[in-house]
Amino acid sequence: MGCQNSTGLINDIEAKNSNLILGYWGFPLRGQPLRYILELANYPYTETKYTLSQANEWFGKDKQELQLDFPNLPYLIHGDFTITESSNIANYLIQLTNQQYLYGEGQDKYRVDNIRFVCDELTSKIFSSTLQKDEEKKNQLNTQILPKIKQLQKVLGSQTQFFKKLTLADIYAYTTLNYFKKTYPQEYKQFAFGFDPFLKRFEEIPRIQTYHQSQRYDKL
Ligand SMILES: N[C@@H](CCC(=O)N[C@@H](CS)C(=O)NCC(=O)O)C(=O)O
Repeated sequence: MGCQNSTGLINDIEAKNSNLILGYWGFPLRGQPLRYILELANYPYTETKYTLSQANEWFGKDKQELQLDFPNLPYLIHGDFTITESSNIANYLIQLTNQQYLYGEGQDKYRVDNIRFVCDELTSKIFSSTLQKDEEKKNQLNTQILPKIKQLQKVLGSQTQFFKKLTLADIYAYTTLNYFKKTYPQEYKQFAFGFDPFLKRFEEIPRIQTYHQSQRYDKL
């Protein structure tokens, strides 16, 4: 593997003409930013989508048989190269599709990642809360979800994008906020004024619009 220097690594990645396979559940959540990165680049990929009703396809079969070093969802298979961990996969895809601009520029890179990781965790918290019964669900919503949503709202302010140009912050925040809106429509209402224009701007990116209208997109 060309891991001695970055040029070698890029050459290694470019040399792969193999089909790129993304494995994840057939819903957005943690796999979704990866799909957006590929769609923004119009990069060809195929998906293995697992369903909760046939979760055994993953847990009982592919989790063992795919020979992943750290079996998990999402996973990426590119020729004989396999990795897991969603953020790791995002980094690989950005390099593969040559979309380094998505990291942001200068010190902003760290602020972009701040939003990326906060949103990744928040998506997971929203999902966990949906598995809880009424009282606990309300508790998680009030203590773990709404405070973070408010922080995001403060950072976004009256902008329709987190930074001057599109970055991973927008991709991750879109995934999280769209999920929050669909899961907690009542609670979302108080944030709609600030977040609706943000969601709309992302949805109006031509390649995102095409993707959202396609069969590839799993609606919530
Ligand atoms: N840190 C991992 C977490 C992965 C994870 O929790 N995956 C969940 C879905 S979001 C899953 O269902 N994994 C399948 C499994 O545990 O086998 C990542 O970011 O990829």
